[in-house]
Amino acid sequence: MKTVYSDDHRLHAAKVELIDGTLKPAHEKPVRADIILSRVNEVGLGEVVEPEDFGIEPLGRIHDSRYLIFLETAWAMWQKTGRDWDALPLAWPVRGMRAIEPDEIDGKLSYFSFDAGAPITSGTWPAVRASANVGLTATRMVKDGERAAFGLCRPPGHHAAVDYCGGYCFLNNAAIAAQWLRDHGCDRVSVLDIDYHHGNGTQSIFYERADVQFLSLHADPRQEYPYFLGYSDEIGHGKGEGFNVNYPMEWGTGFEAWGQALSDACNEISYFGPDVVVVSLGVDTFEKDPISQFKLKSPDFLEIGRRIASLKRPTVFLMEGGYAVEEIGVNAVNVLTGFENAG
Ligand code: SP5
Ligand code: ZN
Repeated sequence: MKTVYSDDHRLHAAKVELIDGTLKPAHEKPVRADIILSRVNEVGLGEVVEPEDFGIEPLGRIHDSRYLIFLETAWAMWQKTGRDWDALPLAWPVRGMRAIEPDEIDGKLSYFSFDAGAPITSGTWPAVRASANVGLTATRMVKDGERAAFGLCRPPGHHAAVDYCGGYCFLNNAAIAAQWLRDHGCDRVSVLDIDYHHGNGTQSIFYERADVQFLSLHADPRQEYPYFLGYSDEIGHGKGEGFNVNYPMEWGTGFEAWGQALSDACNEISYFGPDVVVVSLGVDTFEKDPISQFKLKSPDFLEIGRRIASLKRPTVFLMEGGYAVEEIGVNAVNVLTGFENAG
């Protein structure tokens, strides 16, 4: 299968991340994409192509226009106030407080985020636009008849919602891709999120819709980030009831239980009968992932690809998380070769 990749991901390189109560070098860093791309080339997965520019319109089909303006202008506003370190939020409107967009940049950073995990830098806006274009280009290939394509998106997207960023994510690449498919002749789309963390952004975007099914396998919110979404009783609302499916799993989960959840999710997808499956491909379920607590091993990722292939649906793979940088290339590409070798 073809891979879509843009060097522009490098424009977003966060300096630090608040972790274990201290500022540590950011886990979500440019070398992640380099390692995955070199593994794609090493195994000869297929041609690597540049993304096309889809413009702002498909972003506005998912994200609020004020949020997009914020992402585009935040760095300039931050810099104007005399700062050149990464822009980070500091306070959020929780229970009983007023969610009104402030005028000043520090307030806007909080209003348009749900955590301090998505720092805005000088190149964040062009990088996240390139990441969305990578996803859209891979999506168009599949819509135009390819069996599958891989969008090597960076920064990732599944924690980003209609009007907020967080968890290293700014634009929700998978949601933008799914919506683009809906706008270009597909009646039903499934988004299968296999990142270790719950895809809270994607879930919230499609929660009241019956045309985009969302399924997420992830660490239980009782134990793990993002903590406030991802329970199994979140089944969708209104017209969307029954079209949101969560599989929270305990810390320490290995492939036996995780693979069972994947099989269950695949049965749900088959029953739904989508025109296209969009896979939010995170490999932070790996046993050596530095911020995660599942126990998947490298060969398990081949089996994940095989099971997704058994759905026999056109499939778009979009990169999300995975931070064990030594192995991230092998694990991500194992999903893709497992898929291809299944026929
Ligand atoms: C796309 C994606 O995978 N985003 C993940 C964002 C996770 N941010 C919070 C991480 C909290 C990690 N706590 C781990 C403690 C390790 N000592
Ligand atoms: Zn993750």
